This record gives sequence, structure tokens and C-alpha cells, in this order.
Amino acid sequence: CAMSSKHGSVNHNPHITDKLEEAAALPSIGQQIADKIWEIVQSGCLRRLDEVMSGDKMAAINLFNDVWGAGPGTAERWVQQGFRTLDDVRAHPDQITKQQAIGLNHFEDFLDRMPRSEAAEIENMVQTSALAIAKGLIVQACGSYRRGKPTCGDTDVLITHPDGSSHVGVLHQLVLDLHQSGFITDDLVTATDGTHRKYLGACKLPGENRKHRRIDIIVVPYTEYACALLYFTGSAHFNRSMRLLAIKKGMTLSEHRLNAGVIRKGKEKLSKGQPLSTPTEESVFEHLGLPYRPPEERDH
Ligand code: DCP
Ligand code: MG
Ligand code: MN
Repeated sequence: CAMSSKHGSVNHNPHITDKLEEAAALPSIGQQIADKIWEIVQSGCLRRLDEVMSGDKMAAINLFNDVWGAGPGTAERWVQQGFRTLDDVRAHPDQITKQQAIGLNHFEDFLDRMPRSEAAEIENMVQTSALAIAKGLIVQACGSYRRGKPTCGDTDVLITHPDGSSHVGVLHQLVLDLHQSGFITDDLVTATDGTHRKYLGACKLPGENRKHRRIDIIVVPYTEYACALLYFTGSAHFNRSMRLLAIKKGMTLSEHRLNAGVIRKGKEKLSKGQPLSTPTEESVFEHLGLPYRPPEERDH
């Protein structure tokens, strides 16, 4: 490490103390990060991962991390088992979850970002199918598509119904119908979070030379429409900033609602407050005392 020396005067930053416990006690700092802070304070630098691990292992970890459904833990385990290529992994079905098998199957397709015109086609496909189930459903692509990006990693479709009840049961029927028509090819996750239903899967538009694309669908009650729309439009970084700002103002913002009058004692919530009326995205910005930002300006 170039900066480290026995008498190295590396601890210039008055905010970094030389006590490991203090690092660990910083909010949101876990043991692993605390150890790294300690290493920086001690040596003046952090050993890069590539100095403690060989190049081919690093390359394999990076490759495996790109398999849908495989996190850093899985990637490391596969490397420890001696796997270096996707075919090495594919040859060991007992080491692969159902999701990872789909990720391996569509590895190149899933890494490829689609042009936004294709996200619009996927939105249309889902919209047509959904409207055949219940008239009046709102079906709209959010995520990077709604932020106006030229390419999209997946298509994030939000569904709700202005009558407040006709959204119920739609997701189950929609996924059945889209399987039937051959549009949905693989199911990754079907889950419920409170009143939100979510589906993650893979789809393929009809016609020649089409790739498998990732699709995320959420179905939400109309009362939660604006907060869900704001959340699902992102970006993830923008959402974190908004949530942090809400906390500073004694509120909590989630994909479900904006609550005011939240009372915190440290990390603990003494009162979860009361939900504010949020009929539109604009109303959420207003409650937070922020000027409105259109989706195109929500990348940071
Ligand atoms: N989201 C979030 N926090 C996360 C993941 C997602 O708040 N950790 C929200 C914001 C994202 C939205 O969900 O914009 C959709 O998630 P995606 O992963 O599909 O991200 P994007 O659509 O923004 O980008 P991409 O084009 O890569 O899909
Ligand atoms: Mg997306
Ligand atoms: Mn998504």
C-alpha cells in the first residue's frame, strides 16, 4: 500500500477517530464497513480486492454477479467451488436456484438494455391484456422509461383502477393470460407487500429476432397510486433522497404513503404518524416543501 508507512501521518481527517468501536457505532455502519474504516485509519489505505484475490477469481465473481438471482454471496460460493465460467455453473444444477437457472438461460438477453420503443411495445401488450380483464384500468410503464431514458434495463408496469376496487385479482389473471399468449416466458417472483401485488418475470414480444426482456408489474390500490407511481418511477437514488428528506421533516415516505407527525427517538419510532392525502405526485412534493420535479429530472 503506497500510503502506508510505520510513522505515516495518515489520520488527518478530524472526523475519523482511531477507535474501532466508534466507527462501528456510526449510524448505518455494520461490522464489515467498520473493519474497512479501521483498516483505512490504520494503514492509510484500503487494500483493493484485486490484491487479495487472483484476477481470474475476480473476473468470475463479476461475471456471476450479473446472473439474475445471484448476489455477491452466491457468486463467491460458486468461485469457491471452482466455477469460472457460466457453463461451469450450468453443469451443476444442484447448485442453482430456479431463478438463477432462468438468469443463466437468458444471461445475454437480460444484460442487454432495450430501446425505449420496445418498452413502449411491452407496455402496450400488457395494457391490451389488462383492459380485456377490467375496463378502466390505468396501465403505465414507469422506471427508466418514464424518466425518458433512451434505453431501459427492464419494463416496470404499474397498474391501478380509479374505482378503488377493480384492481383486485387483476395480476393473477393477467399473468395467466400473458402466459397463455406466449408473451410471458418465465416467472421469477410473485409477491404481496401489504396491498401491493408484484410480479417479476421475463417476456418476449411476438415476431422474429426478439430478445427475452425483464418485466416487473405492480398492482396497487388507487389510494396509493401517487406514492406508488413516485416510487416506481425512481430513480432509486432519487427515492433515497426523498425518503431521507421526509425523515428530516418528521415524516415517512414509502411506496404506499406519506405519513406526517412521525415521532422518533433515535432509530426507534414512537409514533408512526398519520397518512397525508396524496392524490398526485405533485401533492407529495408539496407536502415535503419541494418544488415539483418531472420524471425526466429524477435521476439524482
Ligand atoms: N427502486 C428503488 N430502490 C431499489 C430498486 C428500485 O426505489 N433498490 C425503484 C426506483 C426504480 C424503480 O423502482 O426507478 C424501478 O427499478 P429498476 O430496477 O427497474 O430501475 P430503473 O427502471 O430505474 O432502471 P433500469 O432501466 O435499469 O431498469
Ligand atoms: Mg426498470
Ligand atoms: Mn424493474
